[in-house]
Amino acid sequence: MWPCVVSSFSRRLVASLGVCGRRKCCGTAAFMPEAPAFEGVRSRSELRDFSVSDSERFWAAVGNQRLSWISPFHTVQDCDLTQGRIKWFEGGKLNVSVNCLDRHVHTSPDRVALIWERDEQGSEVKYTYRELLEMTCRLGNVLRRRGVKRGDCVTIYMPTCPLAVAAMLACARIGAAHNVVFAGFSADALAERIRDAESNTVITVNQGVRGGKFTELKKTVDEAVQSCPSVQQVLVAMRTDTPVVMTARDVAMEEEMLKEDVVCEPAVMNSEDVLFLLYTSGSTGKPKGIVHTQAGYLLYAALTHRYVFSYHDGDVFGCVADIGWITGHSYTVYGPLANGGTTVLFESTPIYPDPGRYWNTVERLKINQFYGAPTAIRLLLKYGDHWVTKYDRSTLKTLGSVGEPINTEAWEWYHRVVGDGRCPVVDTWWQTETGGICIAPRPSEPDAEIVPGMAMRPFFGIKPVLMDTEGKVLTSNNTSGALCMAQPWPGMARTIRNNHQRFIETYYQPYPGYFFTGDGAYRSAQGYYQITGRLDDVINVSGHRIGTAEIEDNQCSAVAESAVIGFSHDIKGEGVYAFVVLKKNIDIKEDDLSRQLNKMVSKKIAKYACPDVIQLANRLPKTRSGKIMRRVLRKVVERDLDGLGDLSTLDDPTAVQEIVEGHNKNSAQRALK
Ligand code: 6R9
Repeated sequence: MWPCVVSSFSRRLVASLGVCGRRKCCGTAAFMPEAPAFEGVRSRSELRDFSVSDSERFWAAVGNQRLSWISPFHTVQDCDLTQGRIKWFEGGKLNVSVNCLDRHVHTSPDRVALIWERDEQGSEVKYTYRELLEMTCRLGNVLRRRGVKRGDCVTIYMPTCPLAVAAMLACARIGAAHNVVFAGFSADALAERIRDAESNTVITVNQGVRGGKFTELKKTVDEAVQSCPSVQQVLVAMRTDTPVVMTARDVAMEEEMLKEDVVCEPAVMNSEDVLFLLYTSGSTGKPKGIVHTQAGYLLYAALTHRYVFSYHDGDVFGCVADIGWITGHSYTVYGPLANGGTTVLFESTPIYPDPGRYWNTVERLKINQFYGAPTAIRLLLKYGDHWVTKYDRSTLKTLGSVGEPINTEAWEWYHRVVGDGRCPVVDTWWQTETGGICIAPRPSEPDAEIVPGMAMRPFFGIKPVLMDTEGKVLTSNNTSGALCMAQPWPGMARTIRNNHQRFIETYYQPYPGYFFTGDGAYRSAQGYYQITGRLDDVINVSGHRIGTAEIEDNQCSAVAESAVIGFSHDIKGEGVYAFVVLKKNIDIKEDDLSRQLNKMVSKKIAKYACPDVIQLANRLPKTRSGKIMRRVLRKVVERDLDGLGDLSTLDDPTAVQEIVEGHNKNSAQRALK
């Protein structure tokens, strides 16, 4: 007992004095100031072990240290994975916007919070913490005055821009939840999300600008709200000078903001009040409104941002994800702002005005950490190295990848060309449901190896396990299985909006006592994790999840039935392959059918969900009970006819032969085009 107490005491003393005879101990204290209080922790790997074996003490210390509380929490966690019950930091009261803004305004009001990298290259605009706080407060006051209450949910349909960040934080300020919908979604998809969230207020802009093209976002909202009886008002900000028709329901947002005070009393929120909903695709047709709450989410976003990317005060963090996705929430907005960082809001595309856009931005804004998606890396590497090398990238310290597996070629190029071989590349695995990064090569010992294309190491407090098909935990290395998490962490999702039962069924029933991710993974001989892909019917197109059922739901009048699968695609990672059975006596040209289907899918969902390949079929392979055997379709498209597996349940075996022949014909035709 004694030596432990003494050493823990002396470590604390040492940490506070900042001097130490033992290099490792001092290193750990400098690495994480909370560490000296953890017994027996002398290295980063011991710190990781402690965070898992005594996760409650770990999160208590970090939670106390890194969030500003109005009143402290009394219970670190109350979680039961067998029930899907997750609660963190109960009793605690705080305001997320105060954590992201006010506390930094007190210490460094003129520090830059946001750099808005507008679509027009070279026209960036900077906002200090003071300015962002003022903007947030004015908007918070507008919302409050116009009747938005604590517990309401505001839908935000905006491009990545400072007012969108202010809108998210203004909701947090007054205790309303936000529901950001990616501004590439169609009116139908937006309407479905507004209805499910029961929003009374929508915030949008007149027009979006991306890649030099204008999109009529306000018009899309007009169309969407026609089928949303809950909506009472639409706040419209002006991204361009083009006026839009305003109805009695619409409010000129900037004009209203100018009338308001720059002070807005923050709502006192409980740790477990809802912070936001974010809709994501699952294997059935209806998107899931994933719910995240205040304290646990914010803490997890902040800690992962700090340690995975090795973010330090004064760094410029460049996450190029859209705020409509979870990556934009956690690593463009909440993580960096909670840490008092400077974060880039990237409004454009990787190839506008040319394929040097990212690296031009890195040079101009002096970005230190760059975080992007493999799909963009794969696209850019095809344009050649000169688009990268012509720009100064010497500020870069860490490169990150997210959204889908990064293949070795893309990884090597990112590392060698973009990072000049000197920046660690962190392949970060996580999900909308996990709130923040769960597996990534860093943090680790400073020079620990990084294996290309592998997420590798679990983050603090994360305990991954692999399961076999019978639901048994696989304990050995060099093995593959279903990726589950054996222990709760503060950033994990709390429920699915309006459907807690679906939450339990999707994540907690498949492997009782564990959180099931829906992904498969391989654990190497060294114990490193590599994600192998989804195990359910979710396709990952350019890092964006889309359920096969969502696409199949969109049938045009000529179609009797369809089956959609993902297939390996050079740039997008996965493409959408649709098998379509036409109704009897329908005569339609394939080009016309493809145009009709694309129109339908872009109207119902979004452009990115449109099929890349359409194959006509007379019938689909089905089981005797009528279930489409997608496994068979996948194998046909992968040209793995030996791997078709057990076909004994197939209703009519000749259907497979037809599909194979159709696929060969289709591929031959495409090769000729
Ligand atoms: C953050 C985000 C989650 C799904 C996830 C997995 C895939 C994400 C990955 C990855 C391999 C990585 N995914 N990161 N696969 N390596 N580094 O993308 O969230 O949109 O919810 O998607 O994306 O399949 O389950 P989300």
